[in-house]
Amino acid sequence: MVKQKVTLLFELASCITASGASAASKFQIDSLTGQVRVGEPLDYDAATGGVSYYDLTVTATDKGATPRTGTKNYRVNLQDENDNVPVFVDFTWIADVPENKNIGDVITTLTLEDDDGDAVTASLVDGDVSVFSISGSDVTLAQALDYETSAGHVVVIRYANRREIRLK
Ligand SMILES: [Ca+2]
Ligand SMILES: [Ca+2]
Ligand SMILES: [Ca+2]
Repeated sequence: MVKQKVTLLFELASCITASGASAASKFQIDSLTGQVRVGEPLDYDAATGGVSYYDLTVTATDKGATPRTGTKNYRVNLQDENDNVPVFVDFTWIADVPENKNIGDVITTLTLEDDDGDAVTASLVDGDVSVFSISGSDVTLAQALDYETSAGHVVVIRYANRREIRLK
């Protein structure tokens, strides 16, 4: 029996997200080669409306006198990338603090969010770093204050992904 070269016609019959929604334009298929390509930007992060995987159904139809169609399902799993920078939420950029605050008192609390779900750490990197310290998400007083000596202190806080803000 001589094996004949069969020409197939590929089609992307459906594309369903992990949450069950149709996402027809996320992937495209080359009808002649069956090669699947990304059709639109992908996003893994639930916080920004992303999904963890797509289920694709591909059909291949031959060109026989009575064409026959085969179906195969594929799961495309997305991998999380660190593509979101952490952000400060409801942050007091300038804190007015009475000079009689005690060492260890909380000056302000940092609320940090990251759409990748990464743990975010903050640290003091510049300015009056000896005056404050960071304990978890709290900025605390590390040194006694004296208004007559210095009416203000500036410190630079660095958090994951290396964005910097100034706390006065
Ligand atoms: Ca993303
Ligand atoms: Ca991500
Ligand atoms: Ca991140």
